[in-house]
Amino acid sequence: MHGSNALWAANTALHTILIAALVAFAAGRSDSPNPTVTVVDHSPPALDPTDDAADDLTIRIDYRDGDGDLGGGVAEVHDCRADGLIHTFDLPAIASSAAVAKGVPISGRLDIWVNDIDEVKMASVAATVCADLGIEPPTAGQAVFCILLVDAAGNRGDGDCTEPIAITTR
Ligand SMILES: [Ca+2]
Ligand SMILES: [Ca+2]
Repeated sequence: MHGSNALWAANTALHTILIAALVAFAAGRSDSPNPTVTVVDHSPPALDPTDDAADDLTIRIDYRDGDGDLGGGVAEVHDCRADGLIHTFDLPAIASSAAVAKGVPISGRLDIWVNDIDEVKMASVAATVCADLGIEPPTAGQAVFCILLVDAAGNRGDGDCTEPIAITTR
């Protein structure tokens, strides 16, 4: 996929990998230029930070952008256990340049892979972005992740969060 090398390079330090846009299609109606996200699912159901084979999270999201320029923007994955635990990575091109020029609405599905999730010192309150989305203060033994999308023009839409994901150790 075009741009994937940059994607890998940008995220090496954070061990975060975005897997390609699976589906993108014209949404058929115009709406906000701010890209919105809905978390569809995640896997696996529990993570073990002490096991490199069991500490990688896949979050499946549906996105919508009313004017088509989400590609070339970024996705932010906020680990709600403390402020500043943000995995950020570049989004690949999604709509064609002609469609972006015309502002055609798009929606589709993405899988986001957040690899090598560590145990962290939990804050007494959820990360600010998470708290703003209604997430409760961190609880031992679980983690919540919130996703925000920012399009190529810098428009930022409402985020959405996973359910609490169990953090277990062997
Ligand atoms: Ca947009
Ligand atoms: Ca791993």
